[in-house]
Formats: sequence, C-alpha cells, structure tokens
Amino acid sequence: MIARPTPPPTLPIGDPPALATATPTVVKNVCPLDCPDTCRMVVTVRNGVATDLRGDREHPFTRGFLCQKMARYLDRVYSPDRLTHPLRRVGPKGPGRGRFERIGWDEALDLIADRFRAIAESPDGPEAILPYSYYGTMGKLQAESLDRRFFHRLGASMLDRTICASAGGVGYEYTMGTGRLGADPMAVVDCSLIINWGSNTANTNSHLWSLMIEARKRHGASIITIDPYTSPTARRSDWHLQPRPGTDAALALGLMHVIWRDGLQDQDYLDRGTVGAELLRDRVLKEYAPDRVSAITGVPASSIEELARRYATEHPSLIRLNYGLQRHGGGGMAVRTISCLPAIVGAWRHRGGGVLLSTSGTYGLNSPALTRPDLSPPGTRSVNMNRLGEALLGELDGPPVRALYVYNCNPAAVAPDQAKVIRGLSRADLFTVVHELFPTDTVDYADIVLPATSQLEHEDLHTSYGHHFVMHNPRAIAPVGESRSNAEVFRALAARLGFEPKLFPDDDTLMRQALDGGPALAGISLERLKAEGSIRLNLPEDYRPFADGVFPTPSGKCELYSDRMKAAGLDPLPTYIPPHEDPITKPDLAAKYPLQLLSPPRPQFLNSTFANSASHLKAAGGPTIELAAEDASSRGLSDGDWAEVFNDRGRFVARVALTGAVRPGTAASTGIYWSRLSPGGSGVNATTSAALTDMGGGATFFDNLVEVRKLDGPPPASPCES
Ligand SMILES: Nc1nc2c(c(=O)[nH]1)N[C@H]1C(S)=C(S)[C@@H](COP(=O)(O)OP(=O)(O)OC[C@H]3O[C@@H](n4cnc5c(=O)[nH]c(N)nc54)[C@H](O)[C@@H]3O)O[C@H]1N2
Ligand SMILES: Nc1nc2c(c(=O)[nH]1)N[C@H]1C(S)=C(S)[C@@H](COP(=O)(O)OP(=O)(O)OC[C@H]3O[C@@H](n4cnc5c(=O)[nH]c(N)nc54)[C@H](O)[C@@H]3O)O[C@H]1N2
Ligand SMILES: [Mo]
Repeated sequence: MIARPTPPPTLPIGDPPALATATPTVVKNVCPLDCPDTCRMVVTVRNGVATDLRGDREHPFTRGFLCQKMARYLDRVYSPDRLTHPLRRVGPKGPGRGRFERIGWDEALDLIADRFRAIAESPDGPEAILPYSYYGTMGKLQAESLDRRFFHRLGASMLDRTICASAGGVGYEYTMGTGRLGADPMAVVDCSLIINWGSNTANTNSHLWSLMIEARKRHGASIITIDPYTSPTARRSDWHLQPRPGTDAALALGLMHVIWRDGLQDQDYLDRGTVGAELLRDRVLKEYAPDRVSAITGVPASSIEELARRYATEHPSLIRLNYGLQRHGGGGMAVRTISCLPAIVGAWRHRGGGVLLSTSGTYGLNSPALTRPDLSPPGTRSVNMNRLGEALLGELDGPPVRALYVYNCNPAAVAPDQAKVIRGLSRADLFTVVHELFPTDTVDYADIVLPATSQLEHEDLHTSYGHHFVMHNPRAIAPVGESRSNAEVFRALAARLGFEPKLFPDDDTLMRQALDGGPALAGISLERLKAEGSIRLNLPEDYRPFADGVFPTPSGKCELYSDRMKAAGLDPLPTYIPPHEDPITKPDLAAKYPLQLLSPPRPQFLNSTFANSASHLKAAGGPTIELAAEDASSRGLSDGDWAEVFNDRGRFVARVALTGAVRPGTAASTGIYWSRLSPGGSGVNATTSAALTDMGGGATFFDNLVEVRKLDGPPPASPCES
C-alpha cells in the first residue's frame, strides 16, 4: 500500500471552531454516489467527528434507509487508507510499494500548472492535455462546474462521457425527443404490472425497489424481470424471463407482433400520439413472429405471447428500463425499440405508467452557465472515454495525449480493454495527475496524487436521475488530513495559470448560477434550498409527462418512425441489431470463445468504489465466475475451483461459482474488483472490448465472448495487499 496516511482520522486536522462543538449536531447530507436514488442522510457530528450516519426518515424517497454500501460510509470517510496529502512519484509506474514521496500542496499545484503551461505553449498545444472524469460524486460543484470551466478555458481536449448511459440516452431520445424524462418513480406504488428490463433494481435502485414491493403488497402488483442473469432482482420477482444477452430489441419486437396481431393496441393513443405506427406494424407482423423471436432470444414463444397479452391489458404498467441491455453493440436500438412499447398500449395515460430510464431532464438546471462550454475554442477535439487506451497509445486523430488529469474516476479498473489502458497509463513520458480519496489502481500510474475530500467534507448541490428532488449537501466535518475538494483544486490551478478570477467564483455563486434554470426550479432559491435541504421540483402532483400524446420530438409525437435516424444512416424503424460478439452471427469467434460474459456490479460495490474497503469486501467475497453446471463440467471445473477467464484482449482469475444464475452459453463475473488487490493483477475489464454501441458511442462491457479454463496450481498473488 502506498503512502499509508497517519491515523488517527478521528481528529481531523484543521478543524474550524464552528464545526467542532461539544454538543452533537445533526447535519443532513446527500449521498454522492452515481446511483438514481440520491439519498438524504442524517449525520451526527460530535466534536467535529461524524459518529453516526443513516437514511433520513423524513425524505419521501429515502424513507429512512440506506443501501448496504452507504450504511458503512463512515468506514470510508475515516478509513486509515485515505490519501491525506499530495504525493509525487519517485519510482516506476505500476502497482507496488514506496514509489511516492510526500509533497506540499503548493509544490504539487506548481508542478501541474508548469507542466500544463509548457504543453499548452508547445507545438502540440493544449489539446495534448486530456481530462478524464466520471461520477465518483454526482455533486454539481465537484463534477460539473469549475472542472469543466478549467479545461474549457485551457483549451484541453474534451472528454465524451460515454462509459455509462449514452447509448440508451440517444436511443430513447430518438423515440421520445428527450433522453431524460419518464414516468414518476414515486408513482410506481400505483402500478399493477412492473417490468425490470435489464435492471437489477433491488440493488442498483433499492429505494425504487422498495416502492415496487409496496405495490405488490398493497394491491398485488406483478413484478417481472427480463435479464439473462438471475440477479437478486430476478430472484425476488414474480416472473423472470431469461433472454440471451443483447437480444432485447428482438424480444420487444415480438411483443409488438402479438399486440398488433391480436388487436390489443391502443389505437386512439397511436393515432394521436405517434408517427409511423403503420410502418412499424407491417414490419413486426412480417418479421417478428414469436417463433422467430424465440429462436433469437431463447425465450419460449409461449412466454412472449403471455407477456405481450399481460403488458397490453394490465394497467398501469411501468417498464424500469436500465443499463444492462445498453452495454451491447445494438444497445441504443434496443432502448429505442423498448421505449416505443408504452405508446403502443397507451401506458403513458396512467399514473405511474410508461417507461422510466432517467428523470434528470425534469430539473432544467442551468448546466451551460455552470460548465461554460463556450470557453472551449471552436473545433476542439473530443475523445470518447471508452477509447482511453487508444487515446493514450496515439491511435486517435490529433496531437498525442501528453498529460492526463483524472478525478471522480478509476479508469485503470473500470474502463474497457484494460490491458491497453494500462499500457497507455504506463508510458513514462505521460504526465498523469490523479485526484482521489484512495490509492486506487489508477493512482498506481500517477505522477502527482492529490487527496480529495469526501461528501461530508465539502458542500454541493444535487439533482437526481431517479427522483424529482433538488438537494443541498452542507459540509458536516472538516477535511480529513490535507484533502481538498475538486472545486478548490480547480480554483487554485486556474489562479496559477492566470485565468480570470470571475470564472472561478465561490460555491454559493456557482449554486445560484445553476439554480437559475427552467420552470421546474422557479422559486427554488439557494437560501430556500439551504434552509430546507431537499425540495421537490415544481411538477404537478399527478405527474404524467406524455399522457396527452405530446412529445418533444420534431414531429411533436412519439416517433415510431424517425426521420432523424434515417438522416443519421440508421434504420428509421425499430429493429434488432445483434451484439458485436454474438455466437449466432459470429460462429468463428464463438468456436474459440464460446461464453457470453456479463460483468455487472456486485451489490456491495458501486462500480469500483468500496472494493478496497475491508467491511464491504468481507460481505462481497472475492471475484467469481458464474457458469452453468454443464459449461463447468465440460471444462472439468467444479464449484470453488480457481479458473482463468480469457480472450484475445486479456485475462483475469476468479473462483468458479455454480449458482444456477446463468444459462448454458452465458457466464457472469460481478465486480468491479481492483486489479492491485486481485490475484494475477487484473480484473474483468481485461477481457471487455472498447468497441462502441450502435449509437451514442457507448461502452459494450457485456458484449464479450470469453473462454474459461482451470488454473494449474494455486492462484497467482495480487500485486498489493488490501
Ligand atoms: N449497488 C450498486 N448500485 C448501483 C451501481 C453499482 O455499481 N452498485 N452502479 C450505479 C450505476 S453507475 C449505474 S449505471 C446503475 C446501473 O444499474 P443497472 O442497469 O440496474 O445495473 P447492471 O447491474 O449493470 O445491469 C442490470 C442487469 O442487466 C443485466 N443484463 C446484462 N446484459 C443484458 C441484456 O442483454 N439484456 C437484459 N435484459 N439484461 C441484461 C445484468 O445481468 C444485470 O443484472 O446502477 C447504479 N447503482
Ligand atoms: N465491466 C464493467 N465495467 C464497468 C461497469 C460494469 O458494469 N461492468 N460499469 C460502468 C459504469 S455504469 C460506470 S458509471 C463506470 C464508473 O466508473 P467510475 O466513474 O470510475 O466509478 P467508480 O469506480 O465508482 O470510481 C469513482 C472514483 O471517484 C472517486 N471519488 C469520489 N468522490 C470524489 C471526489 O469528490 N473527488 C475526486 N477527485 N474523486 C472522487 C472515488 O474514490 C472512486 O475511486 O464504470 C463502468 N465500468
Ligand atoms: Mo453507470
């Protein structure tokens, strides 16, 4: 472990008197994780130390409980493994001990500013500097404000933040005219039929799940899950359909076939609220009969018939459409196709009915004012974050990447095609800055490490992509050690580079600029938000966004046929696009690598966050590879054996788990484990591909053919101990 910080963290350094009162105070914070639930937390602070943290009973969506990850957040805040002061590399890059030395903030910031200035003034110019971030925190101040302004003002390369939601966002937008509006999550309690489609709701959206359970208890709502993996959600559902990975669009088209064939469509809604219904009807009646769909998806034709009938007749119905099905070559088209379904049966008419992908578009926050894209010189290149390996190895157009600045992200563990990413990060001539709370896999490749504050140590403003409340996160405790927030660091770097101070104002000014947005925010001032903590947006009590059949598309209707898709060279009608690595369409590849590997997150982790925490690791266990019994026995593998999972891109080591959760031909390895703490020093992303989705430039993590073989001898050691 590098640079173990000195305990005791129970006495934070530099505790300002205002925060260190002897009587306990209660602070209401906001969970910062990249999760739709954006919970409100009640934190007790004694003598400047947070001693208790729990879910807020008074918050209508949090309803008094936290997930198993955040319930132990104080372990993280006060972990002895926290980075507590800046570090400079003194040895070679890669995991190992003693390769950093402590430096002061002034020295660290000077080193970064000097290097950035030198690169910007060189013939390569500022585009040779690449920011790399995702949503380690969702807070607007720490993830979408001064950071963006700083890199825009610098003229650095732009980053296309495509690792998670862009395929589905674009696909949904083609159909609906917006990627970010959907059914009201709070109204799921009123639904009769609930479909979790590519969504492990019980773990990844546990507060929505609790409302689903309430709908079942209150009035017998049916919970259905469509997932090739028997996730915890699938296990607890009333009905689980288990399609082959990446075939969801075909399944949706099969449902449409049955609905139209049997006259179960809502003709009035179709006439008023859609374009292209006749064309789509012709296609599905000709091409997507249940038998053919069954051959593609592996779902029995009788199940397709039954689901279609129930979906068309049991209202209100909600499809919780999430990310699992997006991470395949045809992921955008799959979301585009599924999001046509509610218009065909008129589900949008009903309270709680329709599709729920994201609610983030309801806010109308003034994002341009916060991020200032206008500061970026016209024509600045954009780098797709899924192609980090290629970018670092000089395989993309434009100047070489000479400096990388990573924050809110752990790309060495979470990005696809890990071996290539690591080769890129290992370049001795690459200047890498990593701003982090912990010594992650990415920190192992940093030249300068900066310690970051936790959510209790900085202020922030939060929206959500899974409910309709805007929230304020006050600072509850002083920064641990010398850690500083992202916003503070960008202010300091901007000052060193001589950028205009008015572009880098204080937190209150930024929050005011953000709140100066659309009608849903009217009357929500910063003062009011600070006083109340969490405020529901100005939306009608009975929020049903598309009940009247009006959509923000060019035609004003739900576009079952899309001219814009045609213009973009895509099929204007919903269709099925097989995965890039589909055993049916790629038999040669499948002969070598026959198993379709899914790698969704484990319930105890948030992507790679918490995967270094002893208590979370204890609950999670180590990396596993789940196989169908016959796929294991044909390879001589038994439960608990050590195995190597591999393809042409790379390999990782895991224990075989015969859980009965996958069908023959599919495998699952849930994560995301840190490579530096894993046997053999690599994780599941050593096998995943950097190929992109059909639209939105999204990641294809679950579109991944592999083979599995027994390890000879004991498992290799991990590079570092946890
Ligand atoms: N506990 C926990 N909660 C989280 C996260 C976490 O890491 N841990 N991550 C957060 C983030 S960043 C996100 S983006 C969301 C993700 O939220 P979800 O989308 O719910 O998460 P996943 O588990 O990635 O995928 C959901 C399910 O899709 C399945 N799946 C895979 N391929 C297919 C397919 O082709 N078709 C269908 N129908 N299903 C498929 C997977 O087996 C998985 O069970 O959750 C957020 N919440
Ligand atoms: N194989 C596979 N790969 C995946 C996925 C998958 O399901 N399977 N999921 C994908 C998805 S959905 C996503 S969203 C990405 C997520 O990938 P990442 O965005 O990298 O998410 P995390 O792994 O949670 O890492 C976030 C890091 O940010 C740090 N952090 C937290 N708060 C702050 C802060 O205030 N300041 C700074 N500077 N740092 C902070 C945390 O300590 C943590 O190390 O991973 C993707 N990768
Ligand atoms: Mo994500």
